Amino acid sequence: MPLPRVLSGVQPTGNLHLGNYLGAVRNWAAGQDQYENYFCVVDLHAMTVPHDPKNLAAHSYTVAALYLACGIDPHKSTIFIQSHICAHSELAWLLNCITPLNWLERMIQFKEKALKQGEDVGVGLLDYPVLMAADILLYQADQVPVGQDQKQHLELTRDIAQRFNFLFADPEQPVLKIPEPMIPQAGARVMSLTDGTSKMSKSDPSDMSRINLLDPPDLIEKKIKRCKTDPVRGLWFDDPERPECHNLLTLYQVLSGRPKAEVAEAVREMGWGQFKPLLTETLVEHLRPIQTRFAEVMDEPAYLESILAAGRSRAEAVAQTTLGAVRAAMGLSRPL
Ligand code: AQP
Repeated sequence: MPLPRVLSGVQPTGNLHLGNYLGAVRNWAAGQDQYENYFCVVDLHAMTVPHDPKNLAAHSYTVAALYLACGIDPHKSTIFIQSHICAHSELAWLLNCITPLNWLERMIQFKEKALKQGEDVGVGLLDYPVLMAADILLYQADQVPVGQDQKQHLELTRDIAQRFNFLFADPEQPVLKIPEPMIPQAGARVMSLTDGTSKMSKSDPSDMSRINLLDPPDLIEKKIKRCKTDPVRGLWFDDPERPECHNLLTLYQVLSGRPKAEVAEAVREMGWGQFKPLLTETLVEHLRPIQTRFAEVMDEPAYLESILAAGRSRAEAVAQTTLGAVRAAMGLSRPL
């Protein structure tokens, strides 16, 4: 029996943060033996918001190196850069032609990010979910491991695939596989350190709102010391009146690997002055091996390039097979 296939990616819009790690990359690494894995750096997505061409390529390499540092094993997983495979853009165009505009206008991420861009908002931002659908459907992925924020885009991917199959495929022989979301139970939505009601995000203008995977220990200590808390004595999970408390306890629980009930009991009587150093130490110790491995990978550019080249060639073969089937189903002529 072939293993179920997974596909996921992160945008190189900056350094990865704890949300990207706990919502996505850590779970990719943990599931590598159970799946056939494709993990890409989605650089074309990073262009849907204003970007600096001087550092896009470097950021893509940084994110690929972070995948390796977080435990993605190139012998078990195919790692590649999205824009190196033209089939992503081509399939996105073909899917654009069957995606109703109002499906895209409903997307929460578009509405939120468009507000920030005002009149300059580009078509690419509206079209982001179609490109994401192309990424996933090209690889005929069974499962897509993502954080909670991407659930709506995944539902759209499923709708687009179903519409495509309905319009162009024999019901007995669908061309595109309908993927399932794979959202972790804890860490699916890591919240900002400065506001427990909004998600931790690379595009938040304040660096104090997030822990980046490459933050040095003294910066982590400073961010946790200054992060938003409340004046209540005692700490507990799941209180909607205390979103920051729930978020910080969840971070500690997930990173320490201790069961939730055990953590709840241990922190019940604690104040922030006692809990924050504990969280800081857990974060620093968890990130230390990732940072060490990252430095080693970045010291050997030829190694990273060889992994990306091998990944590209494996991914390209799968992508071209799907693209060929889609082109044929839509009635395009065969390239001569
Ligand atoms: N706060 C979060 N909690 C849990 N998971 C998260 N993810 C992102 N933020 C959180 C997951 O990380 C993966 C990659 O995300 P992305 O880089 O493609 O873009 P994003 O979802 O828009 O993440 P950011 O960091 O907030 O980037 P910007 O600010 O550039 O848009 C996805 O699986 C996502 O679910």
